[in-house]
Amino acid sequence: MKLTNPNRTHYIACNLCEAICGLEIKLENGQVRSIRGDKKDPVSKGHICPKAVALQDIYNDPDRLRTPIKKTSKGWSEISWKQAFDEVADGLKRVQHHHGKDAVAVYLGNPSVHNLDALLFGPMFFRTLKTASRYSATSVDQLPEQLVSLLMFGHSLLIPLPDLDRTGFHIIFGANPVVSNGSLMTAPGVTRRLKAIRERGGRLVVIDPRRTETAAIADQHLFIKPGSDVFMLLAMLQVVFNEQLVNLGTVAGFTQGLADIEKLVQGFTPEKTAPRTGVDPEQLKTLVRDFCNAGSASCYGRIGVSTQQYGTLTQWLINVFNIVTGNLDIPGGTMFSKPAFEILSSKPPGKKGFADRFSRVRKLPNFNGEFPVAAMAEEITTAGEGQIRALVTSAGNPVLSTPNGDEIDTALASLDFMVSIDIYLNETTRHANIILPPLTSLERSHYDIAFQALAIRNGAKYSQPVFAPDKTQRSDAEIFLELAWRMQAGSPLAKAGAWLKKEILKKLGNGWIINQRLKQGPYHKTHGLNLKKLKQNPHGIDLGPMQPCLPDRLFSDDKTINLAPRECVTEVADLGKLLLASAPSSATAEFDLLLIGRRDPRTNNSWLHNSHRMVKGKQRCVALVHPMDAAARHLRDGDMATVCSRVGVIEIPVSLSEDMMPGVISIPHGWGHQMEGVRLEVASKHAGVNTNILTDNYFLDTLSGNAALNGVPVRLSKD
Ligand SMILES: Nc1nc2c(c(=O)[nH]1)N[C@H]1C(S)=C(S)[C@@H](COP(=O)(O)OP(=O)(O)OC[C@H]3O[C@@H](n4cnc5c(=O)[nH]c(N)nc54)[C@H](O)[C@@H]3O)O[C@H]1N2
Ligand SMILES: Nc1nc2c(c(=O)[nH]1)N[C@H]1C(S)=C(S)[C@@H](COP(=O)(O)OP(=O)(O)OC[C@H]3O[C@@H](n4cnc5c(=O)[nH]c(N)nc54)[C@H](O)[C@@H]3O)O[C@H]1N2
Ligand code: SF4
Ligand SMILES: [Mo]
Repeated sequence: MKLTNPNRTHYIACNLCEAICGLEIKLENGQVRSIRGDKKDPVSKGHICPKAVALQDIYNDPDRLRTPIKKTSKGWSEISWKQAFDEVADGLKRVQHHHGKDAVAVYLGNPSVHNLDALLFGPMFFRTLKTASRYSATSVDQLPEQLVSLLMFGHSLLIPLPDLDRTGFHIIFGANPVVSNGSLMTAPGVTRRLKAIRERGGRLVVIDPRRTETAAIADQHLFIKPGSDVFMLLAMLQVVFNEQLVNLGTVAGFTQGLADIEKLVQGFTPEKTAPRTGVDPEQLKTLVRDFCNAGSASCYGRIGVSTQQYGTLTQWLINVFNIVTGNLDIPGGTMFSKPAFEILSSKPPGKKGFADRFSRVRKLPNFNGEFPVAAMAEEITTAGEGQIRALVTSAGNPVLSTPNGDEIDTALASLDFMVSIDIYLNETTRHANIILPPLTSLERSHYDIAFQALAIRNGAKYSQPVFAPDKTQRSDAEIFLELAWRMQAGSPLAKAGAWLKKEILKKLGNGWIINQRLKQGPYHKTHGLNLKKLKQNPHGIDLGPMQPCLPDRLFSDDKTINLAPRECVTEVADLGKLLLASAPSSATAEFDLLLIGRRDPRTNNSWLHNSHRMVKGKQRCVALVHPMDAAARHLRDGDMATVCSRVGVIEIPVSLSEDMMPGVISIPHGWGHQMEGVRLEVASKHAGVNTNILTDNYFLDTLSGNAALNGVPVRLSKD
């Protein structure tokens, strides 16, 4: 594709969310004329959501940074790349020299995983820091799924995916794919795929404290009290054993721990757990029986069950439920992908990958070499050896995305040095001394390493840049390589070697790496897959449905599935005690409502709000509450209300909704752009508050330390 033709058409994959839809981008006079779904993409088949058009807004955004900026006493000033790289390296080295390696921390945000350069070249830089103080958005997201995969299957990236296109019965816990477009299941056009389950005579059931957009297209919706899914799953398993519905199916020969599970779930009957969950025992039993009779069935859970108090236990029991009903590794059940770019080639870092080390202040366990981000603020503010004094953020906005936003905001302000690799001056990056802006997605090439590996249908696609960046801009790859090179200590000879490596890698670029890995991958022999072939097929290549692959693909040393990891089993004893105490929920007299989250079709966490198209129209950042809860507090629709939790207070308009479960309040995250010093012209003019001012950095998933962003006890009142 010649980037000089001003009226060209590009076919690329959208990288905003996990669906990786194929897009057709038509240019006229060098400007984007249209962004449409690419009907010839063999997997997404023309699907697109309202966010894709925002890609051009990000590219054209006058607020988007193109050159490095430095904070001075007179405000921000543009500096050269050379000065920026030198000063960043000096700043980081200075802190490490005086306070040790761990005094420099790293926080990686969600778009890092959607960015090929960041995935390939970021680790080269981070390794040079040799710091244990590593954090990422994983611990406000999918940490439980990954931990459970590590404990059960031996690898944190061997994640079971629902075979949506063939399943006969699908249960969704705590996800709203109709709006989110699916997560930890790359399934572009997921609404169509969910509707198709019913069209072929299957069933779709949604379990959620809110009657969501996904519930609206389901056969059945069950309200559940936030944070109580673990009890429902224990009860579902109790029914499986009690009614002798156990069937390990094809995995029977290499699955351990069935008897432990049977013993464990005994006391958790549907009747006993009902006060805690709010789920009718008879409905629960029917659900289990129908699931077991469905031929093939899949149970899936996401953010609503991962970012809550029992996230890991819930994700574990979802896997167990799929396995003991004979639905793992069969078509229509939950299966594993076979990606063209293999991401499972080596074991994750650390001896065990989990709880190899503990955070300095609160002793939270690490996972895959990272600590839970809920501990980051205290690690910055608590004096002592190993205290964090400097921070590198890349593609992240923890002030709006992580619990106790006010505390993290204050902590960032106290750092000695901070650098952000980001395209915006936002709530987080305003604390940086220097911001290094990489390219936006229309200016770079892309192969989706992460989400092709999580796709419910195997595929491969290489996207080439739509626009050539300015000579003055730098890609993520260039930024990471420059920083890595400058951070290398050692002799002049070693430095010269490192310089050469950097220059070679810069020249070879990501295409070279992708080509190498495709050639080592499973479709090179069968499909002749390499980079050239992908370039010849810009719409992408379909590599077929998921295939049974166990026990070969297991990473556990003994090639078995561990149904009953010790870490999980021990925790269930505590749940038994909770049931005996018969507390109906985690709400308290002081904080009598439970807060949950919500996504909107036009948002992408915290960072698409500077596109006018994404924020125009009615205000989206409102608190949904049941009319009964509102009436009890003398609140009418549209009234401003105060919501407070143990850690913070916000003011927000309420919107009354019969779709809410009584006792629950729903507020979306990613808003609150009115902070001083933020350079987001459109976003900061739009109303909205940061719900993570309410979420509590001490309210965590008991096992993993993942943030419990759902089920947070709060109080609602009229001003
Ligand atoms: N439009 C849009 N799409 C997105 C994003 C976005 O910000 N906007 N973000 C992307 C990202 S990073 C991710 S990780 C994915 C997430 O994708 P999803 O997991 O689908 O996320 P949500 O839409 O937040 O759905 C979570 C659901 O959990 C419910 N819930 C809350 N608490 C509980 C509970 O205790 N139990 C149960 N059973 N349910 C509960 C909520 O009511 C909500 O309906 O979405 C991605 N896609
Ligand atoms: N209450 C509540 N909080 C939540 C959630 C929830 O459901 N409820 N969801 C959580 C989830 S699932 C997630 S994933 C996190 C997200 O948490 P974060 O990743 O910390 O936050 P984002 O809003 O995704 O911020 C992305 C940042 O990356 C920048 N950026 C965008 N593209 C690029 C790029 O290509 N390169 C670089 N270098 N920077 C880029 C943006 O400008 C922005 O600053 O939020 C979490 N927070
Ligand atoms: S669903 Fe996700 S990948 Fe598809 S167009 Fe929308 S934002 Fe892009
Ligand atoms: Mo996420």
